[in-house]
Amino acid sequence: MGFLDAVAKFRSGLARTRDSLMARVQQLAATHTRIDDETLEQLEEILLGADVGPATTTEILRRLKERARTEGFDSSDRLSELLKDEVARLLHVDGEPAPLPILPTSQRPLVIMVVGVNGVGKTTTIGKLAWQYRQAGKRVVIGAADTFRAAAKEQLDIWAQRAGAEIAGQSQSADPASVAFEALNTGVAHDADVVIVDTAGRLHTKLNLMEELKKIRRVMDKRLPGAPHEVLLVLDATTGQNGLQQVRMFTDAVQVTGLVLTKLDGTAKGGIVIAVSHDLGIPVRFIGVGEAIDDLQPFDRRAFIDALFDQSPSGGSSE
Ligand SMILES: Nc1nc2c(ncn2[C@@H]2O[C@H](COP(=O)(O)OP(=O)(O)OP(=O)(O)O)[C@@H](O)[C@H]2O)c(=O)[nH]1
Ligand SMILES: [Mg+2]
Repeated sequence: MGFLDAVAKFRSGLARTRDSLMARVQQLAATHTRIDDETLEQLEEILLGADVGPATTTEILRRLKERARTEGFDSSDRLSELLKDEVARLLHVDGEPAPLPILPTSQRPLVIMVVGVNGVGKTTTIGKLAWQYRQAGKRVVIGAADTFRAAAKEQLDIWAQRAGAEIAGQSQSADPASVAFEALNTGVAHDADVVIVDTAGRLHTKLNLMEELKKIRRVMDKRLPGAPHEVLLVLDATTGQNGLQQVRMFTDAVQVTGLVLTKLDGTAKGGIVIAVSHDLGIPVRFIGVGEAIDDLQPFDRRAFIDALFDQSPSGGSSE
């Protein structure tokens, strides 16, 4: 996929959020000539509606108010421009491009454990991620440590085949930690650059799931000290603020190092990305913008802000 295709996919994945957010902000600017309390109140509603979240919304409004005061303007002409500017500051956009955010270094194999509640898109994300590493010329082994769902292995087999990755866990062991152990063995034996381990989103009880994930982590660390090097928590962007609860639950059990937000293409509430980036202090590494293998994108803050706020002539709402 070329660079321009990637940008277009990114933009179209965020089209619903952009269209809804920008249409409402522009309408607000058109009907309110001043940035006064009432305008800010309506802006608050718009941001909350896009799932930007209460804490982050409050912070954005505070900054807008402050700028209006210190810079002495009160016209609403530049409302969308100012909003974009403040969101960019909030996300510390510094213009650096985002390559594959997690690259194998001297540690081989690099071990990535993928966690998240059921149905958020873990397995799909692993397929897409494996494909990205393959595109970068890396050798990838996938561990099918979701032994809860009967069809999980078959689903992963299909993704691995599409991506050109190897699947470990042939023994059909019912014990997730043994499968993870086996995946690391295969990764080492086959000189893989990356091992990605899938996990279940659900067990018979939630407590069991967290205990199981801890155990998987421990076993991997035993086999390869320091592994897993990354723990990616997958969140479904359409579930909104519930996602923040899930982050807390998983960070308590396994040390989450990065987030993946999936299904942004299916929601007008892409503001959740701003909320999690700002509130949680855990970096968003990737976003999912569709069901195809090339629909996972490294999270590039600058591209995200542009895609969210710019109704560019080449794209806009018709995508
Ligand atoms: N539109 C869209 N759909 C997605 C995206 N990512 C995943 N999905 C879909 O979400 C559904 C669930 O994905 P899975 O990868 O099976 O989710 P999971 O977390 O592995 O689910 P469990 O193994 O049951 O816990 C599938 O239908 C995927 O195609 C995305 O970025 N956009
Ligand atoms: Mg799965």
